Amino acid sequence: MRNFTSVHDVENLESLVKEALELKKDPLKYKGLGEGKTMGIIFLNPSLRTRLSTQKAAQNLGVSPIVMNFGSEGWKLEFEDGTVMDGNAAEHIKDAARVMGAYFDIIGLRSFPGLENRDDDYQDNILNQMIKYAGIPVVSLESAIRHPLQSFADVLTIEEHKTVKKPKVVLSWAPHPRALPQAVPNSFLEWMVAADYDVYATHPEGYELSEEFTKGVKIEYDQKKAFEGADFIYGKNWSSYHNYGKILTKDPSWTIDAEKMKLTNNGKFMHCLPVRRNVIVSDEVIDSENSLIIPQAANREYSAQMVIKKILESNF
Ligand code: AN0
Ligand code: CP
Repeated sequence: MRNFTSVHDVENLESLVKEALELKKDPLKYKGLGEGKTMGIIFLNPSLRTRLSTQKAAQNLGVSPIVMNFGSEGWKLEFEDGTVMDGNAAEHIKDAARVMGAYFDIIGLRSFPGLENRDDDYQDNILNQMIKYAGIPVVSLESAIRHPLQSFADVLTIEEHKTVKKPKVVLSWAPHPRALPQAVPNSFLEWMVAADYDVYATHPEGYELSEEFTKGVKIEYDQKKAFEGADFIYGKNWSSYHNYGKILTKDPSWTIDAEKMKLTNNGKFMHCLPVRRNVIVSDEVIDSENSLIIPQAANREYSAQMVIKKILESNF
């Protein structure tokens, strides 16, 4: 594996999942593998889980992590090619990426979309420029359009908790006061289909995701109908893709509550976090025995570790 930006970088998902669950049993087994290697973990946006789990994952493999929060500590970056940089941006991504490529062996990058220009965001320009100019392997820590380490952790969590071979997995839109990216739902659907689950998405009209990410996904506009017989409910808000970056509704009737969970097949509740309680999901559901939010977050360490291990094994 050279870079890790989506499920398409995974050769064989089934064996990667098996290997990751093995790794989880003995995380320090390959402590010598990354000795002398350094990973730059670069954030253009906030994070709790990704920041901490990626550092831990690197350390488990003997890799030294160096974290930089560009949003608050770095020079303001320019991403457009050929611009006269007489505005706010002090440094071009081309130069910043090449400098980081000189210091590190691997780079992890978090970059959110602007949610203003869909074409720009969907080209995943920031991540792709980092790959182009850094010259070393790059791991996406959530880009404008995908969050592959989260989705990989989600597959691990489902594998650990499923009771049938091909569970019914439902991605449910839920309300939120602010406009959020489509990265988590896009990526989640891509990985769920690759894992060969029975995959549904439910959302109000106008919240259809890009067709690139909904191949093999059944769309059900009636949330309650979608919940019927579900083994896993994955709650998440996203802003509109078609009316790009807009909030079309904050309808509280889409909040995931215990009443709706009763329609499922003793379904488990999942969310990538951070979550707005009693907006996305009721306290009762998120604090119930069927809530997987903590195991999911815990598995972020092993999805990251598995990916860093693959990169170390194939590049150095
Ligand atoms: C981000 C999102 O929805 O993409 C990060 C989730 C991991 N969430 C928020 O900004 C609240
Ligand atoms: N789930 C997730 O990526 O969380 P953070 O944004 O806190 O890293």
